[in-house]
Amino acid sequence: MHKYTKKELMTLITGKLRRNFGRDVEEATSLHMFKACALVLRDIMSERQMKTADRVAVEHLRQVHYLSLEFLMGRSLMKNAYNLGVAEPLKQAIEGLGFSAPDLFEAEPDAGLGNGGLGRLAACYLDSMTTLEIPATGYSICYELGIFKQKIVDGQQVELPDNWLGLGDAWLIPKMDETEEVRFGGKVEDEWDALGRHRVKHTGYDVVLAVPKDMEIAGYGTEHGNLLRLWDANSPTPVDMNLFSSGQYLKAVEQRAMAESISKVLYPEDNHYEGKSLRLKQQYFFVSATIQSIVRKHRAEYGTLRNFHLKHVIQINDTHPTLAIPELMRILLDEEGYGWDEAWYIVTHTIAYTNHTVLAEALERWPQQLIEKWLPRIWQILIEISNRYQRALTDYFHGDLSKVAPMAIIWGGEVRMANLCVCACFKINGVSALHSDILKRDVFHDAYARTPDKFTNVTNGIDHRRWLSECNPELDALIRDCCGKDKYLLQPDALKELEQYRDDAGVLSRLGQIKADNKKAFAAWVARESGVILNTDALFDVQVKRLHEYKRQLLNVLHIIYLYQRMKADPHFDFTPRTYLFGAKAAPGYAVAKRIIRLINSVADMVARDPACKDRLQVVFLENYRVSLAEKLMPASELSEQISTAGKEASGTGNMKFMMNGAVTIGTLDGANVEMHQVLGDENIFLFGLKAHEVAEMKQKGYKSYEYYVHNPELRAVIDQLNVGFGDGVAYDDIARRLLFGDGGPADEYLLLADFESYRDAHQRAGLAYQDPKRWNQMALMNIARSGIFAADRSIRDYARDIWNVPVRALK
Ligand code: 9GP
Repeated sequence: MHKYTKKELMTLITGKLRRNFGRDVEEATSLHMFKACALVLRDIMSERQMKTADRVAVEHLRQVHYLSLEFLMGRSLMKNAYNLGVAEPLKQAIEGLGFSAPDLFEAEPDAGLGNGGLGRLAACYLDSMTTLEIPATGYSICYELGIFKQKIVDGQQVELPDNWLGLGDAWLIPKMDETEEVRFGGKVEDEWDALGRHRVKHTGYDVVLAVPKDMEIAGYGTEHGNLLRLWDANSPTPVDMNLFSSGQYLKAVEQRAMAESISKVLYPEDNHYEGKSLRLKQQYFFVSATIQSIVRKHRAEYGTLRNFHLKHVIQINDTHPTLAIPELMRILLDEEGYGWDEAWYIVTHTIAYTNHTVLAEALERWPQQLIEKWLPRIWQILIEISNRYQRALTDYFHGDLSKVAPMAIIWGGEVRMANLCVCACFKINGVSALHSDILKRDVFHDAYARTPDKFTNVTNGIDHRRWLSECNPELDALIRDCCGKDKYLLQPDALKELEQYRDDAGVLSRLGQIKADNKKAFAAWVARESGVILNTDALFDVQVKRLHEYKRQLLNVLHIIYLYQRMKADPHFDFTPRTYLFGAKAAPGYAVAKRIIRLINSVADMVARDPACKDRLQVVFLENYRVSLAEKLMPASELSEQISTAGKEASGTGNMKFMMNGAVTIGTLDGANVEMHQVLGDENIFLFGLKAHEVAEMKQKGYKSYEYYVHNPELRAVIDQLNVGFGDGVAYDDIARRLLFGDGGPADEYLLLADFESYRDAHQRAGLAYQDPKRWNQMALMNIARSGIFAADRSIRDYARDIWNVPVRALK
């Protein structure tokens, strides 16, 4: 592998500045400089990716296609430089050209093409697939606006557009010649030619052009290169000149606007489905362009689609890309002339589905009229799939409608996407052991009984190179000293070797020092950004993730109010000083989530105003939580709040990032916390709360939150204070009512009150443990040492072996 030197990179960068921007270094702004660096790396990656593509073609390799409406990539400059092995020379080259490397890295906008866990997972998986030398392509939409920027104004969330493409497009290579046409609306009719052969005639449709903008993906320590293909929606007609000249100015522009609106904005809902027609169009747009593009290349290479399923596996990330199923059927039937059975065989041996949620409100059910109107041919195919499936189910369950009805694909005027996936995909996986069990036992119980072999588990994982080695260089240095240099970068299991140092006072104190330094560095950044001064002597207790009631940020707040009240009642109340850090975006339409953000800010202000809290209690809401903020925060975190109602969080991946950076978890036995507990043992995690089956039983029996309020005076005082407020003139009686009586729905749906006492006790244990630095550092060390199984490389090896049937890079 060629090792680029500082000098070579300086030459390449100045070349780019001159050729692409017409500037010499002296005239270049940091914007030019950033773009020039990006273009240099892009060239290197592009060369590698093309070599990989040639090898795939020559050796007829099986390929993975990862379809996801979200890829939360974050920043790329440092990441790509790191993977290409040029991080150091690039920094030196930038400095050598008179620019500050940290400032330049910091200037890059996050590519926020995702909401949270699901999108970040896809980004981590691209890295691992490439590092493990799997021929793979990611597909999504080239949203003009990524996840909104969050501002906090008067304690409340305000959303601002995130126009990332201004700088971010330096990473994208448009490939106009690979544009695909996607059809919407119109009419379909049956036709027979002179030989009596059946054809489907689709007329009167609108065309939207899908233009690929490819982002190069570099792997770590390999020449292998992959792509993330982002589809940009364009109108085929610049403006309709006929309409224009006949005076219909607005109509002429409208058509173009309709086409382009498809890739305008990422839907900002996480774990929540809304049946909007633009979202349906986004889904079909990206799926149709993707499948057409895969098929086109396959046909060019093999001349037939008969072997399609042998050469490709299509992984769909949640149900959002489910229309890939009828779209591949459509192409095989209408464009390739296959019969139904043969087409169905190919489809059902190609597509695999990952489920990421059991929340009812997140399950996609599209109104049949929408699909009928915008995708008439797809609708016909869906009816046929649904009818056939229903007949098969009726046979299998001997006409038992209580089983057939919940499994049906089209039912009550809706198309149920998860059922379609279960019917058509050759594998279905959950994302943690507990979640996969819930899928089998509960959500897809009868489907599992009928086709048990389809169901499997792949526990999520994170890119440990980004989330440990790159973002926490001091910890990386310690690991290199203790675990065989850089071995862990490709063999995350090597982190285990740290365990030998659990009683080594030198290593433990170095670990403690690293955390202390990282806390200071984070505090300095927060002070620069917002003027807030964090108390770095206190325990950094962190809950960062999307704001959702099931994630129970509110439980955390209730506990903080309890601590505050205790402190006020008893000035000698002995507890470990804490700095509580929150970061969370709420979906713009999720009113309760937005109220909880406001509540956090009200409590934060009250605590900040009260001199009694000085050096003891601090609450800070970090604005605009995002990947690049997380990269700074994870290394500084000490206690990781993973406190969802058991059974609701499919896996979580934030929990893994904290663990790898030596934060200890306070959490429920939910999602991947269960597996974390298995490897850590009771002594290295603070567990609390009801278990998933206890939650189900409690709900079954009829949960009455009010009883906890009545019987627990401390909890009662906390909830009563919600009614009164926190001294800023805002009362939170709506939240109190929601907890005690429900606000149109069940009271305290996520069982905060039931888990409160046990949560408080767990916090007490955590506080005590923190007072013993040796014990705490040992826990931190054990967390890092045993986090190797949560590396995305492990997850991708699992996918490759259990689902994709593709070889992976062998490690020496
Ligand atoms: O809520 C899950 C989260 O638990 C999981 O870690 C993540 C990646 O698998 O997916 C989230 N699900 C969604 O965002 C929507 O299904």
